[in-house]
Amino acid sequence: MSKQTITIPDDFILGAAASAWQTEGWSGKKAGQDSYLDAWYKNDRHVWHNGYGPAVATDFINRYKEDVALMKAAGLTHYRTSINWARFLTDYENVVVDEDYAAYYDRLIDELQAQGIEPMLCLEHYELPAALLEKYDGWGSKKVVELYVRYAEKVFERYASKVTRWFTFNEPIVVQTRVYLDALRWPYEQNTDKWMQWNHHKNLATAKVVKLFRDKGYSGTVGTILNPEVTYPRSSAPHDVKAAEIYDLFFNRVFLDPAIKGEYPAELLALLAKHQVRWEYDDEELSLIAGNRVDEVGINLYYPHRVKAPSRAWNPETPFHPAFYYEHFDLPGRRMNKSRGWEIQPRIIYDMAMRLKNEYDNIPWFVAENGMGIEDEAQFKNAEGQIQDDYRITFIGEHLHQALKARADGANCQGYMLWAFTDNVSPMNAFKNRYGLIEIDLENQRQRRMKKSAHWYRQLRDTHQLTINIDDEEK
Ligand code: BGP
Repeated sequence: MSKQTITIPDDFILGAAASAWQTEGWSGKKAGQDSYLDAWYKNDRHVWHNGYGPAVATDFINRYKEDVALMKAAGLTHYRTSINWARFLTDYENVVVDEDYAAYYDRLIDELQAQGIEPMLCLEHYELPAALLEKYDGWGSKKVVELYVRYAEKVFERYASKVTRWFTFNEPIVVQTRVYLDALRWPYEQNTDKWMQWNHHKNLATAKVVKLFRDKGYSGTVGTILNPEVTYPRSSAPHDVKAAEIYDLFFNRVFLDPAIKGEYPAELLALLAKHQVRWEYDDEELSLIAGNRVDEVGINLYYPHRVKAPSRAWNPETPFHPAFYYEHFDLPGRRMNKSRGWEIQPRIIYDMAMRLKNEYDNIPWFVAENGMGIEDEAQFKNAEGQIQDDYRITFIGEHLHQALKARADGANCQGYMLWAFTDNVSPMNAFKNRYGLIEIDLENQRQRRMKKSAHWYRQLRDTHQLTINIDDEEK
């Protein structure tokens, strides 16, 4: 091991992320304003860890001033969150703005900017209105694409003069994969046709919102936040490599390619046809996608994905699942975050960066989420009650190092954002795994306390120097 100090460029984002539904809570929410997450929580509360969910979350909607002060104390340059579509409107069909909720966003944006923190806003972090899921089957419907674009139009009218960095979605693949492919989340329906239809409509919605933003002449950028899983084959044998390539098509390229290259990979279309996955699209939609590519991408990266060729047969009576072509593979001897069950491999950042550089026109991008969820963090408190999260400092340092190394090697990496600013609510896991720089103490009225990592993050911002231990082989 040796110590190395790396300079962080002045314009490099050192931020943190969150979302509306995972922090705000339901305070002030009106009847009929449930999001998909709210409906899931109401319908299926027992799967949410210890019963916590979006109802109170971190009560950010009432405590944002206190939290923005903490963001400043932790040295954030940028803060990314979402606007909750389900709450921004009181009537989704006639796009009637909820003035109370909209005014809260005005205050939040103003407060962030007053404290020198740039807001980055995402239009959908799973907050599809539950009413549109019920009435139209959510993103399965072209009507919902249209209503989303009209919602975006209202948001831009209101805030595009103040906020210049916009994102259409956070992890647009997640909800339909968990619901319609894996049937792991409410309403638990394995339906591969719907899965692909949701993918396509979200790609189409991104293109339409990019077009809208440009047609209206707003200054700023529109991107999308994706979670491609950096996928390594077990071996270089052709069957393992093929498994990884197919995994990449179904879970990564299905969003990366339309957003950045303006088209679906031909190999993906061929596989969907081969397995009779039915989804509706036409030439006009494809040309909209081709003509309206995003300005930048945020990339959420947590852990590597490893696959091998499958050794078991698929049940032909259930709908087609891409796992027909791969199986997950656990690398013996891997480093683990045991709380989350995820392998730790900082190199995913560098490998993704090189892929964006070489295969995706070196588009501007940044790490939009990366972080470490740890259970029972209270056990790491010192005598003063501060969580000594040295493991998080090491984790961030190693991943940030890979981002800086990639930038030095020509990647167009604009920055690093931690998931998350405070501890917050995750789908199902709720507050089980703590991700924040700031502790939320559920036993004491959600009191906020800076963890050791928050002070360390501040010092990164102040000094623009990252000092880490580097393995000799890594240098
Ligand atoms: C990302 C999501 C975040 C957050 C994070 C941690 O995929 O974009 O919203 O939930 O994962 O997730 P978890 O708490 O399940 O580990």
